[in-house]
Amino acid sequence: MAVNLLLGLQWGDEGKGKIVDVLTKNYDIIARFQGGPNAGHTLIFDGHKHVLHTIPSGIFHKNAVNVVGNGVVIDPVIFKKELENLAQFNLDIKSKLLISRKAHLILPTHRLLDAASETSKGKAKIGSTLKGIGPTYMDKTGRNGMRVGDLELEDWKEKYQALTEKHIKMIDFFDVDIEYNLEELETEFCEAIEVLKQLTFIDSEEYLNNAIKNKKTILAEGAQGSLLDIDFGTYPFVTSSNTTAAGACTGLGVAPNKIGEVFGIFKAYTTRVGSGPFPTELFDKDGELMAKVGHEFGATTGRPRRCGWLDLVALKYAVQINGVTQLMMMKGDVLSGFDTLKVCTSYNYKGTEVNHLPYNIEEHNVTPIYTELKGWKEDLTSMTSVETLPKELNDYIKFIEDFVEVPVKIVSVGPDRKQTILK
Ligand code: 2SA
Ligand code: MG
Repeated sequence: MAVNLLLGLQWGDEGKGKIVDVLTKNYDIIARFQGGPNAGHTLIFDGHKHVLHTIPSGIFHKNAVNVVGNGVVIDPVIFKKELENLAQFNLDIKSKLLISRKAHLILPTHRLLDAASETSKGKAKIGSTLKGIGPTYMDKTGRNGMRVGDLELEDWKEKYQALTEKHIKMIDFFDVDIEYNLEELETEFCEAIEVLKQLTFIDSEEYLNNAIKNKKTILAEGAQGSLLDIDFGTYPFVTSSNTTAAGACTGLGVAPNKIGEVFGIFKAYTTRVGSGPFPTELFDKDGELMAKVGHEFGATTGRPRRCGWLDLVALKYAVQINGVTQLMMMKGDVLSGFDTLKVCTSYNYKGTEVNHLPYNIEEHNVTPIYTELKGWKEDLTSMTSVETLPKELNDYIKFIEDFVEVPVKIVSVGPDRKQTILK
C-alpha cells in the first residue's frame, strides 16, 4: 500500500523522530500532516543529536523527499532557524523539502495570543508550548488564516497587517500583562518570510496523489500523540489538531483507501508534558528514576516531563482509534533494574471497574487498577536481537500484545539509530 502512517499513541514524545529516521530508507517520501513547531523530534546518529520541529524526520537521508503537508502550521521564524541548523549538512533543501501552499502560517501575534490566553487561564492553563499553535488553528477554522500560498500574492503584507491588527485588539481584550516589541517581531518575521520564499511551494495533495499513482511509497509522520488529539484526547488539555490516523487524510489530501500499515509508537512507560489528567502518574522515586534515566525533558521547551506506569487501557483506546497494525515499543532500556513493573489494565471509575477510557479521567474520578509483572536487571542498550532480550522483557511485551491485540514489531533499546531491534 502506498501510504503508511506512523503515530504516537500516548501524550507525545514516544520517539517518533527516531523511528521515522530508521524507517526512511524504505520510503520515497516522508510527510508531516499536522501540528507545527510545538513538536520536537529527536534524532541521534553518528554521535550527534538533532532536534527537528517542523521539518520531517527523513531530511537526513539522501533520497527521501520531505513534504510539509497542508495540515501543518509553520512559523517562518522557527523554520528559518531549523534550516540554519541544517546548513552544515549541505542538503539540497530546494529539492528535498517541499511545502504545501495550503499550510497555515503562524504569525508573531499568534504566539502572543497563545501567551495571553494561557496567562488569562491561571492555574487552569493548558501547558501549551506557547508556539502559537492554538490561535493559528483557530484562525484556520475561523477562516481568517494566512497560508503559505498567500506569500506568492502581491498583497500578502496587507493580509498580514489586517490580521495582526485584529490580534492586537484580541490581546488587549485578554487584559493580561504580555510584554512585546511588535516592530522587532515583525522585522524578524519578514526576514524569515524571505527565507521561506526561497523554498519550493507545491500543491501537495496533487503531488502526493501523483506519487501514489506512480507507485512511490510514502510515510506520514505524526506529531504529538493520540491522547493530545483535539477530538479524542484529554480535552481541553490537548493540542489543536487531529493527531490520530484520520488527521493524515485531511492533513495530506490522501484518501483512506490509500492507507496501508499504521505504525503505533509507545514508550514502555508513560510521560506527559504540560497540564491535564494522567491516571498512572507517579510522584515517588520510581517516577523520578524514569525521568532521570529516560532524560525526560521536553525537546522543544526543555520542560520536565511527568512520568508514570504504562497505561494499557489508554493504549488500547489509541490502538482502536488509529487502527494500528504494528506496534513499536520505545525506551524499554529505561525500565531495567525495577524488581516489579506495574501496568494499568482497568480503572476504578467513580467506584466501578471499567475497561475503557471514560469521558473524564480527572484524578478524582479515576484510580488505575494495576497488574504487576516481573522486571529485569539486564542493561539492554547494547543488545541487538530479540533472542538476547531478557525473558521478563519478552513477557512484558507479550502481555502488552495480548492486551491490545496488535503485535510489537520493533523494540528500541536506546536513542541511537543503531539501538533498534526488529522482531
Ligand atoms: P500546544 O503547544 O498548544 O500544542 O500544547 C498543547 C498541549 O499539547 C502538548 N504538546 C506536547 N506534548 C509533548 N511533546 C510535544 N512536543 C515537545 C517535545 C514539547 C516540549 O517533543 O518535547 O518540548 O515541551 C508537545 N507539543 C505540544 C503540550 O504540552 C500541551 O499539553
Ligand atoms: Mg517530542
